[in-house]
Amino acid sequence: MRTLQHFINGEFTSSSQGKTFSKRSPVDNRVIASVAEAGEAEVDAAVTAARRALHGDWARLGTDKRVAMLHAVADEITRRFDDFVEAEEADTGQPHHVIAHAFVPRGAANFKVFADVVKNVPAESFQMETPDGRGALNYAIRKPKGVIAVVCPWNAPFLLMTWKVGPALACGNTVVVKPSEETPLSATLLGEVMNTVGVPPGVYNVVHGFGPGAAGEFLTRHDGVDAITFTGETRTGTAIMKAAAEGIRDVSFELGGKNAGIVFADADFDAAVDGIFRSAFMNTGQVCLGTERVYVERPLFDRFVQALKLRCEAVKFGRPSDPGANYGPLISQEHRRKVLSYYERAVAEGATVVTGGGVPPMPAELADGAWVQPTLWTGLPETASVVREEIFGPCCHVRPFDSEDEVVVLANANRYGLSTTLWTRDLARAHRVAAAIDVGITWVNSWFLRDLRTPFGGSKQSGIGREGGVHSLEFYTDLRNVCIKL
Ligand code: NAD
Ligand code: 6OD
Repeated sequence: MRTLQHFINGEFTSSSQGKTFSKRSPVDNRVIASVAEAGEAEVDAAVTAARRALHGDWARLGTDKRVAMLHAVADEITRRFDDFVEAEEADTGQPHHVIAHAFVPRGAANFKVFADVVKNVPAESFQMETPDGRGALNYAIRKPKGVIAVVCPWNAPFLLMTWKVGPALACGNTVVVKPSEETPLSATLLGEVMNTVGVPPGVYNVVHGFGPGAAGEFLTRHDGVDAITFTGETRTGTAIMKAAAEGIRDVSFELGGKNAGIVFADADFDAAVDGIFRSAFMNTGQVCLGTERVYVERPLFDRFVQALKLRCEAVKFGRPSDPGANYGPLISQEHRRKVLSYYERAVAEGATVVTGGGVPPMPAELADGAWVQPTLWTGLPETASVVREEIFGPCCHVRPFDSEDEVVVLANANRYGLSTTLWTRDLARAHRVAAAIDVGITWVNSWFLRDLRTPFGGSKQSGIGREGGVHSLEFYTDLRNVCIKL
């Protein structure tokens, strides 16, 4: 069993009171790590280290050397690729191919892309006229915002954590990361990378622990934190926003989703089945951008539901290390209870269960894992809770539609607005529908295809702010104007 410590001021440390919690494997529920649990003292030590580091060697490095250092971090992640894959597999139980192809490579990319953005971003300038005819020159400079709290979820831990830490450090900030209590491994491992590369102590800090009344709340309430970037549930975002109000701190939020997948009758049928299957069921449905509401134009409906059903029934459950397996468990027993409660609620609300709806039979050694069957429902009204609320499991409701106008109204009738995936060969319609749907990201004939220079974030209750490329600079820097009278 592993022992995991906090990473504060460049050193791995236990909690002062020796407090720990257990991290269990999603595949068999066995304890795989004893993790130091931070109290106020550890959070305070991490924030103090981060604040001190802001003005030390890190600030003196200058942009070129900082950018080179972040490239070195990316290279070291790539060199230790197998260690990160192993850490994510142990924490999440997801299949090797998902972690090795979709998630861990993004860790290195997140450092490289933002290092390059910061190096290449031009400064804004305006010349102005003045009554004396000599004029004035304005130019903007960007300064680091300060100590950034990075509060992370468990569903793609390394991708989502580095998506925040990469731009924060590229802009010259220092960070205190609070990984999810469910996935402490990769953030800890990144501490080793920081030391190997020579990132100054205190620039990257990690404190482990829980959310409310614990490390997450201590960190977001700490008055030494200048801004908070958070990825997680909308409800948690509300609590963090209240904490940020004290001291008028800035927030960047990536929150929940209840995303629509829309398939028009002219779509490439096989590509659409494949795309919707991935968007609804990849990572056992634990992707914020994933599809939980599918709308299929009526002529295709029955055939589409049958094709999705076959895909769901073909998954092979098993450990990440099992070459014959391609499907993982949910993150925890607690999350499984939540997902299964929605499976029961769907039946109570009158759903037709096309497939799934329960727990798959598993061999004895995996029987205690957080396994659930991929599940498809039809026949529910839009008012049903499983059609309205984010479940974050491998399930979706499929409903027929008859017109473009109707499906736009259906897709928009939700408090979330994170993403949509549209399937059609009619590009004029794709442009029209994409513009009419109130979400941060629309994919046409694809899903989760990411160019890291593009704006990323949620509309409505799916988030605040946009990150990605130069957009990340809006949150991670303080933009100031200098006006010179000529
Ligand atoms: P969560 O909100 O339960 O927890 C996220 C993090 O917040 C954890 O580290 C947790 O310990 C911490 N936390 C919880 N309560 C807190 C509090 N009161 N103060 C400070 N910190 C607190 O989310 P989760 O269950 O870990 O992740 C799943 C959710 O994340 C889903 O809703 C999903 O849609 C969302 N998500 C969104 C995006 C996006 O890009 N929009 C990406 C990934 C996940
Ligand atoms: O690709 C990204 O940058 C990103 N933030 C993905 C979020 C995935 C949610 O589960």
